[in-house]
Amino acid sequence: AQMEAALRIALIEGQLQLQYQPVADLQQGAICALEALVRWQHPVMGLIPAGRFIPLAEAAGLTTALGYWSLRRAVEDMLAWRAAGLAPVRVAINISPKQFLDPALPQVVADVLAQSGIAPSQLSLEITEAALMQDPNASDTTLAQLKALGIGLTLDDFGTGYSSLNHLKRFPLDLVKIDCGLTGNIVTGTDDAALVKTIISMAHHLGIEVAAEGVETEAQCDFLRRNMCDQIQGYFLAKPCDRDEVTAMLTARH
Ligand code: G
Ligand code: G
Ligand code: MN
Ligand code: NA
Repeated sequence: AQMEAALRIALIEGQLQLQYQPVADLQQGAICALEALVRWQHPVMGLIPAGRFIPLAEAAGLTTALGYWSLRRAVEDMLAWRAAGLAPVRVAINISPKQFLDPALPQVVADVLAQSGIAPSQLSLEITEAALMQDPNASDTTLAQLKALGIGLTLDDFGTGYSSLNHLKRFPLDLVKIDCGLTGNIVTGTDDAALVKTIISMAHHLGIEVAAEGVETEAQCDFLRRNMCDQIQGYFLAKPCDRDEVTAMLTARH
């Protein structure tokens, strides 16, 4: 409860910050997207990664507010990169299960796009299967509304928990992200290698691109390229970066 109060204060007092982890196109080798990851700059404990406070924020009903904060901050940063003359790069925002149930979500995204003038194709939302399966019929409606805005829809953390290839067919996705846990085993476990190949093949049949998360080694990267994975993300490519580091990276890309 103390942590919860502190998190409310963090939201109000500007103790949150965003980092961005680059995603690269595997065939061309260029950065094609950035995943926004929230961090809490705690006055005493220092920089706390999302994994350590998002579950608590979700239980306390704070992730919806936090999620909208991340969306707005990411769009501000995108405008700053645009003002600096950098070529646009797509930014991916994580949506928590509770935020996904917010009926206002599509309208908020529409308003943010309209106010900023950011092209819808430059924004994507990352949603987990757990979020989609809370209320599958409501998810169909929300996803259709989001899709109509022209933004990207990504299925996050695929290959964990109750993953189903059926979900790739049911929902209007354009990208599926293979979870770190699965990527970690592709060059050591034959079952996981086969599973990843199947996911890539099935997704491509359905017109969905595939990104692998948590890529840490060249061997994993080679496996994924050989097996036609579209994108990679992970420490092998780059760790999450501050806004200024992203500016430097995008400038160097010119
Ligand atoms: O960066 P880190 O490994 O700590 O992230 C852990 C988890 O936190 C990831 O599952 C990621 O999806 C989630 N996360 C990071 N930033 C945000 C955010 O802005 N909103 C929500 N809802 N989840 C986030
Ligand atoms: O659940 P989600 O996919 O949104 O979480 C992404 C998280 O994965 C980020 O918090 C990031 O810190 C973490 N991450 C990024 N790259 C790697 C990696 O190469 N290995 C591992 N183990 N985790 C990573
Ligand atoms: Mn994610
Ligand atoms: Na993920």
